[in-house]
Amino acid sequence: MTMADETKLKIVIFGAFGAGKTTLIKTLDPESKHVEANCAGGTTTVALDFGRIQSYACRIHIYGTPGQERFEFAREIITKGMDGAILLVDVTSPLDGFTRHLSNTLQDAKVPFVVFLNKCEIDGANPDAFTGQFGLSEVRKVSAKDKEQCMGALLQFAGTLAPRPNGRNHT
Ligand SMILES: Nc1nc2c(ncn2[C@@H]2O[C@H](COP(=O)(O)OP(=O)(O)OP(=O)(O)O)[C@@H](O)[C@H]2O)c(=O)[nH]1
Ligand SMILES: [Mg+2]
Repeated sequence: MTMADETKLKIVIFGAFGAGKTTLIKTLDPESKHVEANCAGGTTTVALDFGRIQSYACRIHIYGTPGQERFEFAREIITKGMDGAILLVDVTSPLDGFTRHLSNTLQDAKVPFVVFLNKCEIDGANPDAFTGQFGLSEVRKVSAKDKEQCMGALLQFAGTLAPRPNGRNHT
């Protein structure tokens, strides 16, 4: 196998404000980069997150989007050329309209996507209340702080995406 045989994937993470997108990318790639601003005692993504994962002959570039609705322009740019998407949902709050909108948009665009139900390790979280809410999409229960679990779920999803030796042209 040569470098040219490597599969390259661009995966983009969507989800509402505070769903855990940045946390997930930091967990998957501790050297990932993040453009954030201080916000209500924490941080919020104002541009993007970027991480890299190498697994055998698969190189994944993973992008996080801002969850605040006013950053739609940033989501549009980051979305270009994606091979697949992850919709991250915080199960400690009720399903919101923006998350539904993201789910519908991905479905309409026929982008392969998987739903990660996040923060499942928190006491009282009830992920089962969310499982039927996303049509035929696959749903995984995770904690964005659990590396082994998130890496397993990511690589399982990546394996369902059509292999593209030499990568897709991200146009
Ligand atoms: N307990 C727990 N907390 C989490 C988990 N994932 C994220 N958080 C917390 O949730 C808060 C928001 O996480 P972020 O990763 O910044 O969320 P985000 O989706 O990137 O938010 P925006 O960029 O503002 O849209 C932080 O305080 C995280 O520590 C999780 O799986 N479990
Ligand atoms: Mg973020």
